[in-house]
Amino acid sequence: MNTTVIGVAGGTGSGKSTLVRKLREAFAEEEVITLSHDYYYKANNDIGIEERRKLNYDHPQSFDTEMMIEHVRTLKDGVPIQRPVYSFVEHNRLRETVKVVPAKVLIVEGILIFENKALRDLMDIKVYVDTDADIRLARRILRDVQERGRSMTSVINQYISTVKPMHEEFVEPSKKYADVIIPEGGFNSVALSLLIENIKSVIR
Ligand code: UZR
Ligand code: MG
Repeated sequence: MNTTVIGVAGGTGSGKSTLVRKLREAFAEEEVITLSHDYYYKANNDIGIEERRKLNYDHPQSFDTEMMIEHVRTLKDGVPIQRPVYSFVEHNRLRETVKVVPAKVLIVEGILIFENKALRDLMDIKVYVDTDADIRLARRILRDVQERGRSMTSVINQYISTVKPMHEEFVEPSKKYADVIIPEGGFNSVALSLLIENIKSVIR
């Protein structure tokens, strides 16, 4: 089986996850698998939660990208992997792993997936979701408060101290590696259907 690797990058709250969800819906369950860069945040077992809360999670160094590259290669070779599980509440990798079996389409998703050349070179189609910063911040506040157990104050402070500067230094410049730039991600139905048709023609 040939695996087509689709990279979906873009800033926090840009609509990556929505785009990925809608892409998945266009295919049969067993045809598509997703690996989020978020799963591959490094474990930080030697420090406490208070210190973990203060780490910079928007820098390329905070991810175990080597492990992700290895997993993408293994899946392309047709071999299952055990992916790590990350908790945004604990700010740490959990003990458990999740088995992922190879599929025709592998979606690799995350804010910084275009930053690493080896990872980029494994992708057949690179998509960057481009959404205004004010919309991304608004979505980020709602999501982190509702789903990731944060206070509004902590989300805004984190945004100003690390999320925004790292976005400008690493995420935004990686847009130049994209094959396609989609405004508003999963909410852009024209771009979504073009992308789906393209993937279908590649895999069938
Ligand atoms: P998406 N992140 C956390 O807030 N805590 C963690 O323990 C690990 C990651 C955030 C990270 C980044 N940044 O902006 C975001 N900070 O998760 C990436 N600060 O996730 O692409 O879904 O927005
Ligand atoms: Mg996401």
